[in-house]
Amino acid sequence: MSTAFRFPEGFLWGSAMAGHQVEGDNRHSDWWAYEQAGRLPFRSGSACRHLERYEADLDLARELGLNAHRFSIEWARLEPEPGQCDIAALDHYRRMVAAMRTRGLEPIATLHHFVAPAWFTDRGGWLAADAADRFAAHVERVAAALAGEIRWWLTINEPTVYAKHAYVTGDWPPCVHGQWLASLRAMRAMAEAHRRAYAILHTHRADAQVGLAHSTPYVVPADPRRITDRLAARARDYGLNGLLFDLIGRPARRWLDFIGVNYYCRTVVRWAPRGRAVLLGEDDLGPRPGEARRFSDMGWEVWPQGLTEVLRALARHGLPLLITENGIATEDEAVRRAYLAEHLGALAAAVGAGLPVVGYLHWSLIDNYEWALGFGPRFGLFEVDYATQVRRPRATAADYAAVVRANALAT
Ligand code: IFM
Repeated sequence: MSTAFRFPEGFLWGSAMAGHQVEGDNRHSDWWAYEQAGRLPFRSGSACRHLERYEADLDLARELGLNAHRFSIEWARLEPEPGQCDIAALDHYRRMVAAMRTRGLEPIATLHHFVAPAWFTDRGGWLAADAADRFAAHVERVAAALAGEIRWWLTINEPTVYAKHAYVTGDWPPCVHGQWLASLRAMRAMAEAHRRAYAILHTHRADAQVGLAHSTPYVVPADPRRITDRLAARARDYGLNGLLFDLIGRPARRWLDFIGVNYYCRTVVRWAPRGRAVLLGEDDLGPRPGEARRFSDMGWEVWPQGLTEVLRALARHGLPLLITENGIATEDEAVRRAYLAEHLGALAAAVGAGLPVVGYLHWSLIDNYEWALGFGPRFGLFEVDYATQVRRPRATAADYAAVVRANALAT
């Protein structure tokens, strides 16, 4: 006989998306400028036309029975030129938030999700001396207009991931290669910007819940018996998971009301002699002979237990944990269904063990523009036909809805 694990009352069940990946025509943004200039391999174009289709898309979330939705407020739309405020864009987001409320969806707003106004990046982006001031002005404008309607905020999405792609691998704007120091400076500026945003949001709304979305892979040594692999993994774990908290400032609860956890995969680290790879080790990608390891279409290793472990490690900060992203890029629906079932199992294990998890947001509601990989990877609970803009539910959507409606997982 099967039993069920019940999640706490009020648990947030939602979906997550980001403006540039779905809205379309984000013309004043740095990404758009780089796409048009041919400095990025794929153009976002009209994407999923979510800008005009948001009500129908939010209907999909409601039909699944979700009670929360994460979205981003695009800075480039609100401030197309320095100091200028586009009131129509602000009104658009106000209407979008109202549309969430009428559908019973708690809005969870991200203020920076990899994309900035083109002018910000032209003026040095996160390396400019006044970067945090510029971001603070954006936050001030948004908070003054919307803090009454939005309680949950994510200041910045995945600063470590952004800093790596922008300044090390160079495949995202400003497309700088191999500049480790610059990536650290960008992260430090984003940490300062976060602190400024934290204070501003609390000034406008005393009960605001302010966090940031941190990419948190589960990092392990390739061979736990080898001290070199263990050291390499520890260094990588610090760079990916720990450093950000030091940059923001400890204790974390001084600057965060909760931690947003973006969890996708395990990262296996092998010691790399001769300094070939980043932070003392290299990622051991792909199965070795005799190993049955599973990977997504992104090349990320599927490792559900890692979610429980990552949550356990983050719980040491003494803050509520909100899973702000979890999902898989795959064309194989059986693989997606298994991924969701196993990760919800890992989530239930974490909640059952008393870890302070307050919600789970699936990435993503609909297929979208996956940055430098274009429209290839498919993360959606709903498939998007980009030629017709028709959305079709995937089988995983029904699985997720069943758990959400029961607020329980059959075990
Ligand atoms: O699509 C991205 C998202 O923008 C940030 N987190 C990871 C997702 C999948 O790559």
